[in-house]
Amino acid sequence: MPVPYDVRQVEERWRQRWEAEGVGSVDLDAVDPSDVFYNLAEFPYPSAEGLHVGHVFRYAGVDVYGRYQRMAGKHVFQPIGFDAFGIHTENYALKVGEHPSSLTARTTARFRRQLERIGAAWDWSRMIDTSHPEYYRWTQWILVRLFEAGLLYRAEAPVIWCPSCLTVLAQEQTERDGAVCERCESAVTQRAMTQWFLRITDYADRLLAGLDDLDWPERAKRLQRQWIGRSEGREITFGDLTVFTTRPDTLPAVTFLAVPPGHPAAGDTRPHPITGASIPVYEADYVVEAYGTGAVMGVPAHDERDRRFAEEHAIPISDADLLEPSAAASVGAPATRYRLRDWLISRQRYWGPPIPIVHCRDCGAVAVPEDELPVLLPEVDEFRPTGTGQSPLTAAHGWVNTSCPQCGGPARRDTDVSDTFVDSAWYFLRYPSTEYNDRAWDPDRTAKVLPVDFYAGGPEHVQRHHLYARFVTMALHDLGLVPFEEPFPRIRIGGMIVKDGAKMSKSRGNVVTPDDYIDTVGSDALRCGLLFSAPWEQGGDFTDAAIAGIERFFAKSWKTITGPDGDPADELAMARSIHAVTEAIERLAFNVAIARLMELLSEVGSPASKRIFVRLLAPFAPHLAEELWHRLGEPFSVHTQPWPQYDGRLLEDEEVEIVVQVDGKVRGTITVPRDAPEPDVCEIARRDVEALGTDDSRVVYVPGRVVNFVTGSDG
Ligand code: ANZ
Ligand code: ZN
Repeated sequence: MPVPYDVRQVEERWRQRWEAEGVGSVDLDAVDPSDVFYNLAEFPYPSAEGLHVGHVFRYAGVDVYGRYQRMAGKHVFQPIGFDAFGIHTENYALKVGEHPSSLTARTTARFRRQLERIGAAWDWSRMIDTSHPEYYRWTQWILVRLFEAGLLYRAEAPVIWCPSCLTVLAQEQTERDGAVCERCESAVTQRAMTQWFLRITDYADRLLAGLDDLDWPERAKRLQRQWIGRSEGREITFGDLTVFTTRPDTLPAVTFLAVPPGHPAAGDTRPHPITGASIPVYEADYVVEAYGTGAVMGVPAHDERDRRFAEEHAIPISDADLLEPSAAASVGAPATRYRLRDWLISRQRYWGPPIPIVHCRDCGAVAVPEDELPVLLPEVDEFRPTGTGQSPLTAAHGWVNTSCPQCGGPARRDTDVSDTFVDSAWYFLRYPSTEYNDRAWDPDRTAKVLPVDFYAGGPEHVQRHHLYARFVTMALHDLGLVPFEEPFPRIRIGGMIVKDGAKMSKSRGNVVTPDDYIDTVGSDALRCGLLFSAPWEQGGDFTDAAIAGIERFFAKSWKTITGPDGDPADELAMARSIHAVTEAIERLAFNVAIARLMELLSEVGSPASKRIFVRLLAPFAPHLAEELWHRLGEPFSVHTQPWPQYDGRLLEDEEVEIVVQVDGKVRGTITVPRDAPEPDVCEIARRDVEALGTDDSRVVYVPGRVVNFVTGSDG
C-alpha cells in the first residue's frame, strides 16, 4: 500500500465520530440567519444499483465548497435525500422485475451507504425521500393549492405519448427536438387525451425576466430563454386562415400557405390580404399544430424551410420588395408567442403520488381536503403500465371508489399519478422543515434558511427541474406561501467525467463504481483524484494515474506532518498559498487548489505551517486531515477550525484585483500579478468566464481594473 496508514480503518473511524458528534448537522434554530449557508446538491434518484463516480465528482465538489464555507465561519446547511418516486425508478424496477417499493427501499439504503462513504458532510438528520407519505402528502397539498388557484387544470389536448413507457410525457421530457422520450429514447407519438396541466405559460414572462438577475452560468440562462422561446410577431389573416409571423415585412413575397397534415383548409386557396392574389394552401410536416396559430405563410425567397418546400412542390418564388418597417408594423395584429407549453403533469403510471382529486358526477373534479391528505398510493401487485391510457391504479377498485368530499355522493379517485418533476420542484423547501409534520414548511425556518445560497446542478436540468422549480416557487410566492420568487439565485453546473477518454457504459465495460476505489484507495483519494482530474465546471478525463498521483501526495503529506518539526516557513510563501487555495475554491477550481497544496508541501515543516496545511487540506481529504490534526495533538475536529488567514499586506504589492464583467455586469474578480501583461490577464479572465458558460465574446481591458466580455448574444 503506497500510503503509510491504514486507509479503511482511518476513514471508518472518523466517519463514525463525525456521525456520532453531528459534525455535519446544524441547529437551525440557534443560528443567525445571516450566517446560514444553504449548500445544496441535486439529490439523486435511486434508479440503478448505486452511485457512479460521476456523482462522486459532483458531490465531492459541493462538499469541498461546503466544508470550506463552514471553516470560513458560515453555518453550513448541507442536506441530502432521494428523488425516489417516478418513472426513472419505476422503469428500473420493471427492468429488474421487482416491485418498486421493495426496490426503492433497497436502492436508497445502498445509495445512503455510498453517500456516507464518500465522506461528505451531509446533514442526515434532515434526509427526505419523495416516495414517503410524510413527503408526498405535501406534494399533493401543493397540487391542491395550485388547483384552487386555477393553476392546475384538466383539459383535452394533443399530448406526447411514449409507446415504451406507456404514459404521456411533458414537452420537457423529450429530446432531439421532441422526437424521443428522454427516459428510454423511444420515438414518441401524439395522442389526444384529457390530462392535468400546470399553467406554467402564465409565468413565461416572469420566468424570462427573472433570469436577468440570477447568478447562473450564461449558457444555462440562454438554454432556459430558448426553451421559453418568446417571439414577437404579428398575426395576419388570409381570408379565414390566420398565420403567425416574425417577418411581416416579407408579406408581399408570400407564394403559399402551409398547414399541418389533415388540416381542413389543405388544398384550398385564400386571396392575399394586400395583393388579392389567390394563394394555395399546402399540407406541410414542418408546421407545428400547437405553435403560433398552427398555420404559416410561405416565403420561399426569405425562409430556408419555405424555399426547400417550394422547390419540392414546384411553387413559384417571388422576389417582391419587402415592406418598409412602418408598413410592416401595421399589417395584421401584434402577437407574442412562446415555445413553452403548459406543464403536463399526469402520468399513467404507478410509482408516484396519486393526483389528489376526486371525480364526482355532480360536482365535477373536487380537490381532496387538506386533512384527508395524503392520498396514499395503494399497494398493488400489478404495477406495470397498462398501455390503455389508464394507469394501473384503475384496477384498485376498493381504492378508486370513494365518496365526494363536497356532496358525499359516490365518486371516483383520479387514477393518474403526478410527474416526478413535481416532487423535485419543491424539495429544497422541505429540507429545513423536516421535523414539522403539520405543515409543508415552516415560515420562519424558510425565511431564515432560504433561498438556496449555492445550488450545484447538472446540465440536463436547466430546461426541466430548474425551470419547474422556479415556476412552482413563483406560484407559491403569489399564494403568499413563500417570501421569495427565485429559489436558486446562484447555480453552478458540474461537468461530466469520462474514464480513460471514454464515456462510461456497460457495453464498453469501463464502468467503475466508487466502491471499487473506496474499498482499496479510500474515499479521500477518490475525491481528490476526481477533483484533480478536471475543472469542476468543465469535467474531463479521470484516470487511475490521477489516483496514484494523489496517493503519492498523501504519503508525502503524512511524512511531513507526522515527521520532525522544521524551521519556520517563509511567511510570504505561506500567504501566497493560502490566498491561492482560497481563491481557487471560491471559483470552484478544485484542481488548481489541489495543485497549490502539492506545491505548498515543500514549504511545510514548522508546527504553525503544519497546522495551516492540514486545515487547507481538510475540505479535500476530510479523513486524512482529521487524522493528521489528531496526530498534531490538536482538538477534534479539524472541520470546525477557522480557515487559515494571512496578512493581506504581504500580498498587496504583488497582486491586483481585477473585476470581470460580462456585458457590463460584474461576474467576479480575479487576482493577477501586478505586472501581468494584458494577454495574460485576459486569458485568466476568459477561463473564468468560460466556466460560466460565456463564449464567442469580444474583450475590453481597462488596465489594472476591469476586463469586460461583450457577448452581444443573449437578449
Ligand atoms: C414568414 C417568415 C419569413 C417567417 C421569413 C420566418 C422567416 P419563431 O421565431 O420560432 O417564433 N412559424 C409560425 N408558426 C409556425 C408553426 N406553427 N410551425 C412552424 N413554423 C411556424 O418562428 C416564427 C416563424 O416560424 C414565423 O415567421 C413563421 O415563419 C414560422 F423570412 O413567417 B415566418
Ligand atoms: Zn359531488
